[in-house]
Amino acid sequence: MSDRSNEIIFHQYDISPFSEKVRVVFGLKDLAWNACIQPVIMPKPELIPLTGGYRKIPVMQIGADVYCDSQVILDELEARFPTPSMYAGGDKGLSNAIAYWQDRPVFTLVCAVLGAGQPVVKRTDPFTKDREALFEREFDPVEQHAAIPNAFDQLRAHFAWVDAQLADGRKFLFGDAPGHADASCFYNLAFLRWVNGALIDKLGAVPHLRAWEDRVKAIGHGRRSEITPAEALDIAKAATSTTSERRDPEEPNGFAPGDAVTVNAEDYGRDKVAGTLVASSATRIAIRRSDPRVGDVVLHFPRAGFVVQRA
Ligand SMILES: N[C@@H](CCC(=O)N[C@@H](CS)C(=O)NCC(=O)O)C(=O)O
Repeated sequence: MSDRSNEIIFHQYDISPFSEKVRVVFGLKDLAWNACIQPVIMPKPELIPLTGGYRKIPVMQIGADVYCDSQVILDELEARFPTPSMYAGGDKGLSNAIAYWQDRPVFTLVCAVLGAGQPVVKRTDPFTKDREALFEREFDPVEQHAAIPNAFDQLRAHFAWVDAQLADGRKFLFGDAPGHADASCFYNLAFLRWVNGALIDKLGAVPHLRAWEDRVKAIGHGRRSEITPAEALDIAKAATSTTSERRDPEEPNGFAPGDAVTVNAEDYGRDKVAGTLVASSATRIAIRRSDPRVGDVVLHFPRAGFVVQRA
């Protein structure tokens, strides 16, 4: 087998909004990447051996390093492929804050309006059951339906801010070059369009937003190839992680390399992933774990929005 340990393998599915955020960044950096299609619902037998239980999409793999959550994926892409930067205006801090805003309250509102115009019925199909498990609650169709009007009001306010940012005629959110913030604000709109383009009309005229959306769309997705999950797992097994040990002297809870810890998302899909701490910082944590199918792998998670505990 040729050495493919430096290639980007992107575990995703095409209608995944958070994957769209990353695909736009592949586009703006003109990166070559391998799309590895994963199931939309559990079980995910060819993802879980790699992630140790983290089930969300997207996941990026480079050799035996595995990046869980779009926040850490974009951070790693910028570190490995700095040119062109996704922070052309130097706005790394603010861009990450904008992404967090889009990923949490705005994405939640987008999900809330998806049922607009749909019949108010209790769904028991496998997709709904899976998402109830993901969010650890039973969906109440009457309650969901009642929440839609205000969710539209809220979404309109949030996207009016994006429109206002573009009102001086700039091409992208931080100037003439597209970046992290553009990818983050774009994917929620793309998701609304995929599901039902009429939902976007509820955001009003937002003329600057519309033209900007077309510009972000034109960036494309970089250079995509396909790879099977089995090939991806074989590449992980053959590779060795390139992550070095790093102790954070300012770690508030005293976590250090060698500690047995668990890491989990704090919002939904909260499955705990257990491993041995390799490196940590204010914004990222890496843990090593082993699985018979993939051997030793190092998993990378963001700190913002994740819980780290002693195992
Ligand atoms: N905070 C995560 C959110 C990821 C997320 O919610 N992904 C959705 C798909 S876009 C998901 O995993 N849904 C459940 C599933 O695919 O099993 C990130 O930024 O990557």
